[in-house]
Amino acid sequence: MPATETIVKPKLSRQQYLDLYYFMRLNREVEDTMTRLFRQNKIVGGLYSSLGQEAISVGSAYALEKKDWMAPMIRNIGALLVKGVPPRDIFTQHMAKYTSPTKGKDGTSHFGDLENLHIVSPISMLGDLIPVLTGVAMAGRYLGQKIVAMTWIGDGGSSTGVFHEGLNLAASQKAAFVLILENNQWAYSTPVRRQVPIENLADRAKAYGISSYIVDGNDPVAVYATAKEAVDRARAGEGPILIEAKTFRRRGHAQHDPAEYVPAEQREYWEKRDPVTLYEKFLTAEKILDAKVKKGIEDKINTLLEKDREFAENSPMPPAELAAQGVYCTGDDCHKIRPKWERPIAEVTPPKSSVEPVWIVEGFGRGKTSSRENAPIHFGDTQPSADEPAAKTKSVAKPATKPPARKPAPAKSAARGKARG
Ligand SMILES: Cc1ncc(C[n+]2csc(CCOP(=O)(O)OP(=O)(O)O)c2C)c(N)n1
Ligand SMILES: [Mg+2]
Repeated sequence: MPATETIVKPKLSRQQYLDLYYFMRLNREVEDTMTRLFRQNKIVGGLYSSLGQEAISVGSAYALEKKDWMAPMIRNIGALLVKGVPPRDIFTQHMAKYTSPTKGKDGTSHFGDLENLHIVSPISMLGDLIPVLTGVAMAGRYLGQKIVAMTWIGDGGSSTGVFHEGLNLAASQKAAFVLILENNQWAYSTPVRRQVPIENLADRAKAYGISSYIVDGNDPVAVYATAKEAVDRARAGEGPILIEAKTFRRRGHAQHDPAEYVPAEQREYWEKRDPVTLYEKFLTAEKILDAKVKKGIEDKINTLLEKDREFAENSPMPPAELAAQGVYCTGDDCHKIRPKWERPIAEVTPPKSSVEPVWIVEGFGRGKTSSRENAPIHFGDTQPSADEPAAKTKSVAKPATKPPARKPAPAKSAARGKARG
């Protein structure tokens, strides 16, 4: 059974170190800007924070190649930025502006880009992206693309059924899929120890016979190096890999949650381990970052965010008359991706594909011990047999000496009548 691994941090190039720093700072500044916009009542819907978790989003997405695919969760704005989404898309999206990727139809980071950046839009149902991204990885293999698919999940989300079903599917298909499990100690107000009876969530991988890693989620270099190794291994055909990144959710679940349930000592412990502060110290000690380089990066971020925030604020809300447009996929006006039908489309779509919901189990539910009040529960089922009067109350009858005569119900009419009842 594969053991959980940790890696020795490699040496990166100066540019790589600085890229990680830039994106972590950008991630934080984008979210700080949105917090101010939220307080000015300019954000539509909820606002989630990844404060203190930036090293995970940035470090893991930085390990992907341009052709690779990902699906971020709500706390992965850093991953969107690394993959190439401009801050203006994130601002307009959160403000439900007409200029946003969803034209104001959805909020938070619920948008994707299938054509260019290979980003599958997040969905709220925790865990559901795992089988979806497994499918993306499998499709990539059928098409000979050598791509890797990545998504993220929380400690809470790792307890959903679909997490396990998805990981099992990925493992049995040997999909080139990397799952980053962000253990930030809390799922809303539930501490991880109250919902998972194991110490390391990476151990969940053992159930599926796949490799796993544990990494310090507040160290961008460690996260990047671990994710890179996992991505390389997945691409080489070793199957899916689970990475548990240990961290802490520094804010409440969303803006509305003051998170007063978090013990002060726990907060204090993690506040001292702020990933940006720690990384700055490291870069300074390594002589990669000095006041001048830092100022250059800050100026670049400020200029970009100022421009993009203004663009978002000055953008119009969507016209009311378009409210119903683009809500349901109608084919051509929605996307250009075409399904490849192996069978004639008419054969697999209604009305041809429809079948009568009839299930006939002869004699089901009319044995002598049946009360006939609860059973039959299935349509197409029993009629009282000719030799037995219908029992009104539950009774235990003597064993039958000969099987009762069977007279199947007229299937279709019974089906229709009961299916609607
Ligand atoms: C299947 C499912 N159950 C419940 C929810 C409601 N919900 C949204 S976020 C959340 C907490 C998630 O905690 P965790 O997975 O640890 O992620 P974190 O918020 O800590 O990043 C819950 C319960 C949901 N979206 N989907
Ligand atoms: Mg959590």
